[in-house]
Formats: sequence, C-alpha cells, structure tokens
Amino acid sequence: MHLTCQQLLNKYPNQWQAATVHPFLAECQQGTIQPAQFNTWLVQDYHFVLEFTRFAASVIQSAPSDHLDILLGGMVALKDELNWFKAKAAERQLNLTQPLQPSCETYCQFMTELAQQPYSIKAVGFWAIELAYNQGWQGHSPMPEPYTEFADRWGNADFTTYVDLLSQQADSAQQDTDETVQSEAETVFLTTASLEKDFWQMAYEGGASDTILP
Ligand code: HMH
Repeated sequence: MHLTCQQLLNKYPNQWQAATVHPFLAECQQGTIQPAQFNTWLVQDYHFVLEFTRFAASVIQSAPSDHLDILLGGMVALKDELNWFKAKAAERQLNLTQPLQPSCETYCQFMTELAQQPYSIKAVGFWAIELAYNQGWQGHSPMPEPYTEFADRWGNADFTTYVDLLSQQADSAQQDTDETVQSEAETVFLTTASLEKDFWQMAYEGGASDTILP
C-alpha cells in the first residue's frame, strides 16, 4: 500500500484547514484587510517565491524524465510570478529589500533542507506548497479589488489542474519507496501545513509594527 496525496489530506483535515483558512484571507475577501498587513504578506511572499524557485530547480534536478514537462511549465510560471511580484511592489511603493521575518526565514530554511531529500519526498512537499495556495486563495474567492488578481493567480482553474498533475507525479514517485521514506513524506506534509499557517499569521500581524511613534 503506497502513500497518496489524497490520503494525506484525508488523514489530516484539521491541519490542512489551518493551512488554508485564515482571517488574513477572509479579510482580503471582505476588503477589510489593512494595507500594512497586505503589504507585509506581499514583500515576504516575494522572498518566499525566490527561495521556492530554487527549491523547484532542485525538484527538477532529481525528477524522472517523464515528470519534467509539468515541472518546467511550473518554472515558466515562476518567472512570470517573480516579475509580477516586482510590479505589484512597485505599484505600492514597497521596498523589496526588507529583511525576512522569522516565519518566512523558517519556511525558506525548510525548503533548503528539503532540497537535500530524495525526489519522492520533495515531490510531496512541492505539491503541498502549491496546493496550500491554490485552496487558500480559491476558498476565499472571489476577492474584491485590489485583491482580485491575487486570488485569481493561485485560485484559477488552470492552476488547480497543474496542482492535480503535481499530486499524480508525487503519487507515482511513492511507488518504489519504503515505509521510512513514506513517513518522512508525511512529516513534510504536516510541516508544510504548519509553516503555511504561520506565514498567514505573520502577515496578519504585519500591521502591528507599522505604528508610527511620536
Ligand atoms: C507561503 N506558500 C507560500 N507562498 C506561495 N507563493 C506559495 C505557497 C505558492 O507558490
């Protein structure tokens, strides 16, 4: 019996819910999120995506040949996404050279370490990271302006299809693995869920430090 992505979702519904349902997203949908909170998310997520791109390169590095087509499509999307982040930051006059906050730093560190793992484990992490954003933004869609394009970027139907293909590739990578490796993949899934929750919370608290002292 091999581990599947769907089994992970079935086994840990509460952890996955905490990763994909958060007041940050709910308040974007209501249009009540504060700009300082949203801007904190935007700057930190730009840094996240930079590191995620390097992680994607490591996934490609160790993937079987017949998985490359889907993964390279994802890489092309990341090129576009990084430029889009820069454009959104410029519109909001945000400084992208701000330091990483601890929750972002921890998540980036996790990806750096995950990059050293076998492909079957990386594939589960890569899928979980993308699914978290797909379900998180889609589950709070549609969003009003100026958040509409953010919800659409990760909530759109093509992205859902891409994430589903990633789950199929992650499932097929479990075929020749032993129980030890599968339990590591399970841990990677749970850690991803927890890091996603913390990332939303970091953004949600992002307004607090913006208080201007006299
Ligand atoms: C924190 N998780 C986080 N940011 C993202 N951009 C994604 C997942 C999806 O790529």
